[in-house]
Amino acid sequence: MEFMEECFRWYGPDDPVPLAHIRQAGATGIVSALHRIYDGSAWPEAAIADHKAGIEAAGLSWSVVESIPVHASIKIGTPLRDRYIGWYKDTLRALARQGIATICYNFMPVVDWTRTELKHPMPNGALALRFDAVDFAAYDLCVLRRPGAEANYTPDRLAEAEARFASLTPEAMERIERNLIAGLPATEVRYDRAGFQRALSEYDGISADDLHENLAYFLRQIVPVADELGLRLCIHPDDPAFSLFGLPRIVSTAADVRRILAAQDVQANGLTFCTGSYGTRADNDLVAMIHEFGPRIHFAHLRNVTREPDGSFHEADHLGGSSDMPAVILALLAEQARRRDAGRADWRIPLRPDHGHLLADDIGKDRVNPGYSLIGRLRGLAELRGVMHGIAVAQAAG
Ligand code: DNO
Repeated sequence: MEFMEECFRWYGPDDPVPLAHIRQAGATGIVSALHRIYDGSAWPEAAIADHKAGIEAAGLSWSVVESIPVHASIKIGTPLRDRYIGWYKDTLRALARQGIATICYNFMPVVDWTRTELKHPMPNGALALRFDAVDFAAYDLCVLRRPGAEANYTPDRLAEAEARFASLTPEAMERIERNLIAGLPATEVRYDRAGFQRALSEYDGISADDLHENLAYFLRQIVPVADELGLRLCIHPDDPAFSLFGLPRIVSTAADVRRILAAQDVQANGLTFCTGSYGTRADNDLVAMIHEFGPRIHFAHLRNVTREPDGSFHEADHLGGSSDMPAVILALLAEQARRRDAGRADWRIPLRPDHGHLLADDIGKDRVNPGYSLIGRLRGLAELRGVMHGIAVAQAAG
């Protein structure tokens, strides 16, 4: 049995985790982007080549681009979008010339991945990322005072949010605000409150169907280019996989995925299968999704969440939480085997341990990218690798 490709995300030369340590964690592939050029303009080929050379000098290879950012004009559908789509194509061509073929992106309006809490204590002393649904509502309703926000919550939640707001210190609320709008790693834009309100208002009147149409427009332009260049585009799901701040989100469910894959029905239009994001919804059956969408899964983010009864969730151990991670890995390995048998050259699926707890010596370091500390991800990768080995032994034994 062949294993999946073990990758680690690296934010570039500014990442506090150096490539040498990633290599010690046992990864062979790097997932990275030119984070210094994150405004939607084209990535110069020389800069791509430089980034790649740095990765290769450390004995690793640049396996996946995560992400090429999709400019807001494309999501909103303004006339400016054609210019940004043109630059997107230029970046795709430059990456293809450099031999980098797997390209992750997302289509989340305004906010990328979203958490309210970055250091949630676990019983064993580890610190986890968490999304508290009541803190979130308290911020949206009582601090941001988003017009019309009341309509997005149940009467019970409105009451809980008010009570929560009354009980939180101003410092605690400031921390929540910073986590929500001032940017987790890889976020394209960091906002202050006024800027955030402006960014939200740009989506006034844009429904989920409109957003889907704007994605379809984007795909009509870029998928044929990717296809011709032999690239694999893979859209990342919404994290979490439900609407926030009244914004439409269109990559949250199996029905969403069906619609996106059908919009351009070719291999180049594929998925990043993020178990942590899809796993925030109990109605997403991860293994069934792998069975249904397997041939179009070009990249896997493996991470587990524990869903809490009130709609909150926290990031669990990679093998803990609400999703059955070994079953997910078994399904992905079966998909790889199926592709190999079918003679597909791109049969191997790159994975990365997505996020990790803050553990041991990483606790207390001044500079840690939330979710992207070394030791937590090293533990995650080791556990995922262990599952693959266990499956191999079990299969060999019949
Ligand atoms: C969070 C990440 C996301 C992801 C983008 C992909 O840790 O998984 O920021 O990189 O959404 O475009």
